[in-house]
Amino acid sequence: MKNSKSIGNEDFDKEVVVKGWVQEVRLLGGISFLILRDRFGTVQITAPKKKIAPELMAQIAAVSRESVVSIQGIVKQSNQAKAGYEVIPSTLTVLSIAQAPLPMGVIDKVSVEYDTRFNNRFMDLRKPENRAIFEIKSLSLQLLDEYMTGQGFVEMFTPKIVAAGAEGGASLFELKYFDKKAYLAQSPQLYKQMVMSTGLDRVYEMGPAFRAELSDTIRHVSEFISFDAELAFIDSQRDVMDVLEGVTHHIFAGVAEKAKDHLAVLGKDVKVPKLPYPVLTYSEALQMVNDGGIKLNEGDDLGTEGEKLLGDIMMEKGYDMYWIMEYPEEAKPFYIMEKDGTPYSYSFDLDYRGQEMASGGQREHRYDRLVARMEKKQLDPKDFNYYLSAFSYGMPPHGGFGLGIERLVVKMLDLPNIREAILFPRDRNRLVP
Ligand code: AMO
Repeated sequence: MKNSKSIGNEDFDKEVVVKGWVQEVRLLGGISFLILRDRFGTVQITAPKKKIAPELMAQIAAVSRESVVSIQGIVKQSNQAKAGYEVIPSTLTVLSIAQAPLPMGVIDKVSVEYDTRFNNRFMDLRKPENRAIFEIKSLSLQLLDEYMTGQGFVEMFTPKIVAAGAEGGASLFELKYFDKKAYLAQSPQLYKQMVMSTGLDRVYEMGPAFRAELSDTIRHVSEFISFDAELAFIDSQRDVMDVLEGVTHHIFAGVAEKAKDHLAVLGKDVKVPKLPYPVLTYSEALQMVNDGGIKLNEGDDLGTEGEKLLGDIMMEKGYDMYWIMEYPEEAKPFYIMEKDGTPYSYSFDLDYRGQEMASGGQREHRYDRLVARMEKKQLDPKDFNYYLSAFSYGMPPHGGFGLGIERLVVKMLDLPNIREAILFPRDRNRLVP
C-alpha cells in the first residue's frame, strides 16, 4: 500500500493501492475527481469518462464524503495535479460508508464552535492542522525522553490512585477505592521525592495528572500530562533549573528542526528561546508588574493578568522564556524549602510568553523541618506517614520540577487554548467523548 507521502517519481506508470477518506468528489461531465485524504496529505484520483468503466464512474459519483475507501490505479505524472501526479483508478472498494450530513465539515474554512468541535472530536481531528499538533506533541515527548535519558535520568511510573494529595485539597478528585477513600494523583510529587531516598537519584516521568479545576480557563483542564523530574545531591535549585533549561531548549530546537512539515501545515514557526533564560526574583517581577500598572502587594500571586503583563515586558526585552525565583514561602507547597531568615523560599517558576509552564524548587529534606512546614500549612503529618518515613532513614538534599506538556505545546505553537493539544479534553463541563 502506498500513501500520499510515499508515492514518488519511481511510481509513475505503475499500479498502486491507496487508502483513506473521501475528502471531496467533483463531477465535471467528462471527468470526475476524487480527493483522497490520508495521514500525510491528499491524492488526486482522476477519472476521465473515456478511459474508465461506467460502473466505476457511477461508484465515484455515489460515494459519500468522508467514507473510507481503497483505490487501485495507475500513477500518472500530471502538471495540473497539486502533487505533480494523479492516480487513474481501476477499482474502488468502499471499506466504510460515511453517513450524510456530516456532524461538521472537514475542509470548510468556517470557524466551528468549540463545543461542536469537541463533541465531534474524531471528525475535528480529520483536519490536518489539528492532527499536526499531535505529531508535534509526540515529537516533543520523544525529544524530552532523548534529553533526559542522555542526562542519566531513569524513567519512572508512579501511582495515579493515591491516599493523599500533594498540591492542595481544593483540586482533589476523590474516589472510592474498595472500602477506602482515595484520590486521583494531582502530581507525582510525593513519590518522586520518596524515590530520592532509594539511590535512583535522577528520575523523570511523563504521565497524567488530575486537578478538579473549577475555573474554566484556556490553560486549565482536569487532566493533563505532567512531565516531572527529581534529582538528588543538588547543591542548590540552580542544578534543577539547569536540567529544565536544557530539556526545554532541546524540545524547542528539535521541533524547529524536525517538525518543519507539520509546522507548515499549521502555518507556524517555532522560535527557539535564547539561552540562558534570564532570572527574575519574585520581588523584581512584582515590581515590574506594579510599574506596569497592575497593583499587587508583596505576597500576592502575580495572577493571570500579572503574568501576561510580565510576559509582554520580557518579550519587549527580547526574552520569551524566563525564570521567576524565590516566591514567598507562604505561596508555595509544604515540600518547598524555606529560605531561612526571609519570607521567601527556594522555588521557581518557568514562564514562557506570559504563562507559567513549570514550577519547582529545592525540597525540604530535613524531617523535622518538613513536619513543621506541614503543620504550618494545616496538614496532618499522620496522613503522610508513608511519605515522611522515607525522610527518616537517610534522605539526600534534592529538588525537581513539574511541567505541563500541553501548556508547553500550545504556547510553543501559539494556539489559543490548552484543549487544542489534548485529544479528548476533560474539564468541568466535559466528560465525553
Ligand atoms: P504545579 O501545580 O505548579 O506544580 O504544576 C506544574 C505544572 O503543571 C501544569 N498544570 C496544569 N496544566 C493544565 N491544567 C491544569 N489544571 C494544570 N495544573 C498544573 C502547569 C504547571 O506549571 N509538584 C509540583 C511541581 C514540582 O514542584 O515538582 C506541581 O505539581 O504547567
